Amino acid sequence: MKFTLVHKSARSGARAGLLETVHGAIETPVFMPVGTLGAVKALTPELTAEQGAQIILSNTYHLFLRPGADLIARAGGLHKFMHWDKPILTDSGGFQVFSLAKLCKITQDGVEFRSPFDGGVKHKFTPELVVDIQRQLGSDIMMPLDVCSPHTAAKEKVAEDLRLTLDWEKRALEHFAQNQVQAFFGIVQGGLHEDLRQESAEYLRGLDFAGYAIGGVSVGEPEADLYRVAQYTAALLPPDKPRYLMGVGLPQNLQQCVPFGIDMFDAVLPTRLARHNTFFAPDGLENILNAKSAADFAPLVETCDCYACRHFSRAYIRHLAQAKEILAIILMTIHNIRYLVNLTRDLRRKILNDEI
Ligand code: PRF
Ligand code: ZN
Repeated sequence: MKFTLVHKSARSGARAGLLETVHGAIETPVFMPVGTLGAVKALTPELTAEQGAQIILSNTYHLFLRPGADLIARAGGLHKFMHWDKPILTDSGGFQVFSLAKLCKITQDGVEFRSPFDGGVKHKFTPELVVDIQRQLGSDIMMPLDVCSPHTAAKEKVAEDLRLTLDWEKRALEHFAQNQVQAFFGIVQGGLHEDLRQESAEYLRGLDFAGYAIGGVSVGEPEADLYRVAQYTAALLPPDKPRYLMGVGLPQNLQQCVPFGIDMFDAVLPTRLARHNTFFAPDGLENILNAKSAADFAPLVETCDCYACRHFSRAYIRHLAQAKEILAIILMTIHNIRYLVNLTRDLRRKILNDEI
């Protein structure tokens, strides 16, 4: 993987970049739609690509449990298995183990957990195993096993989680033999504490990661804390490597965080909101079931060029949603992804013109 900083704005920390992988190039800033289980919910890979998605995100934890990394390796890797030939980033599962698995137990060596499926079979993730699984999946960018502290945790606990995470990341990077095909990013943790974020960033800068993620935010803390930590942490990261803000991807978040120098975003929200009848509009989120759309023959968003907005009215999509027709979800998913793709493209153009 190769990252080129194309332009740094004269007005802010915002950057336009180019990330080159063996599955193609990605223009940054970029929003990555989430396909946790090897599918962007409600879309075929062609539809996802048609919206302008350049890279998708998938998840080690989920694919490990179902259908298993061995099966995906036998299929020829995740790209082939799911019929997606553009780049894939896989998250480590560090975040998901703690939020989804039953009875997880952290030790210095890794995390033990029981699967919520297969009758509660016991599994153990170590930093090394998580690298091996992602190698089997064949993702373009892999992430290390980390501990994402709850935002309510006491500082001593956040510090303890951080030290363990840093040790795991070092072990993972040593286990990951540098190669031309897959890239490995580090994850900065440290909760809402600037001194811990600094310790984390400094330590990870000393290790040769291909890019740096900011984890541990957007976990329920006030929005002001998210922005403060993202801005503070982004400024601590090497300028010549991509920066990825994990699990953050509402339109206003992208607009706020791109000027901090964040290059990559992902979030389940655009696809999840669509499944809850909610779509992005210039004034914020709107629900298609609202009575005001009942006889509104205008599109979801007048200025949007997506397939849904070019061909269908609010009244029609509302009717579909009320009748629980799957097409309502497909159309709103298309719209929400396209909306973020258009937003990031517009931000990139503004960066190149020093407008933001
Ligand atoms: N760590 C990992 N994945 C994540 C997060 C994290 O902290 C977050 C936090 N917003 C989302 N996804 N590995
Ligand atoms: Zn649209």
